[in-house]
Amino acid sequence: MLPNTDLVTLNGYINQQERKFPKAMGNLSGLLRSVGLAARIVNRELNKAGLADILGDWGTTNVQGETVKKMDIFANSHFIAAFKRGRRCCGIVSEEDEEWIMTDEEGAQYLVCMDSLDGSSNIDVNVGVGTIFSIYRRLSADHPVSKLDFLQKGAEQVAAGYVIYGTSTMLVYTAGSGVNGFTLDPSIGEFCLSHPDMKIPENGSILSVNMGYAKTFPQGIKDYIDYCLAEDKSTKRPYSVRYIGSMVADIHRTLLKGGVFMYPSSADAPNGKLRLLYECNPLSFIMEQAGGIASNGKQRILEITPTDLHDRTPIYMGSKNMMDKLLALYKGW
Ligand code: P6P
Repeated sequence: MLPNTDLVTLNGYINQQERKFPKAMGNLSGLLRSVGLAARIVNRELNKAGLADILGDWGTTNVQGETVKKMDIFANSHFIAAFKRGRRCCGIVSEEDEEWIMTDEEGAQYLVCMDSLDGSSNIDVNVGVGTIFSIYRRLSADHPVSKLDFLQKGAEQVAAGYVIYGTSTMLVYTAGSGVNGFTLDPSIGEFCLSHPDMKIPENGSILSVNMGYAKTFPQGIKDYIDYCLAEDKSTKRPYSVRYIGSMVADIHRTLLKGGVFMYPSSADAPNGKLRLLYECNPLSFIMEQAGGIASNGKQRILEITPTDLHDRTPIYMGSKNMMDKLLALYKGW
């Protein structure tokens, strides 16, 4: 029997998708290829983290006031370099940089917002971490790129996705026509289509939240958590509680198994902790494209108008039927 050759690589899939848009110039494709390249470089370094001198702290804190890890700097540098070399984006917002980064590509039409290494505090304990990216068109080519170009609603995203560096390394993205997952085959250095047309189960039985802050969650969220933990075999309650502390890992599990992930507002984080531009918007785009719901409790995450590059927002996202119940109990701030 002839060998199975129907391998769909990330590049092959991107080419297939590009052919559906005759006017496509290949710029979005080029951006996605840059993500794939930088992800493979970061993956290689992470896989030897215990052996190379890249564990531990860089010695500074970032704009978020968080301790910067050596791998944060490594990942941020390589993703920025890949986007600059690719010459397809005219500006970058990164979790690691207070101001947006110019790429000197004034003619390029796309912008990138990214968390180049999310959950990096977990690296030293060998827990899955991720990269999150979000791609927009610039507002207008008639004037130089400015901060305003980055303050678009999430609904304006052209594409978004994440890389999860876990037991295997996967790149999951959407360009507005569904969600597809590609698993890295290290033996050939290619991301290969492994999870076509990903859809989140409408129902789930996993609640993902840091219960350490529960005392000061909004009352409606406390009510929802009480509902999840109440005994009712007919609805598989009490649900399991699973919280990894890496948003990409928690969201990837939620996508595959169903459930609800949340980072509510609390006394310590009145606007929540997670950042709108490069964590909540891209993962909400993925969640909605996979048939789920993503909300701040009052509106779709993707309808929020940012006021600054590092805005935070409370976020509740996951299986449709579970989110319907959450939103019914949530009584707003
Ligand atoms: P906490 C990682 O630092 C991160 O930004 C997300 O990946 C994760 O979901 C969240 O923060 C964890 O925050 O307060 O529960 O440790």
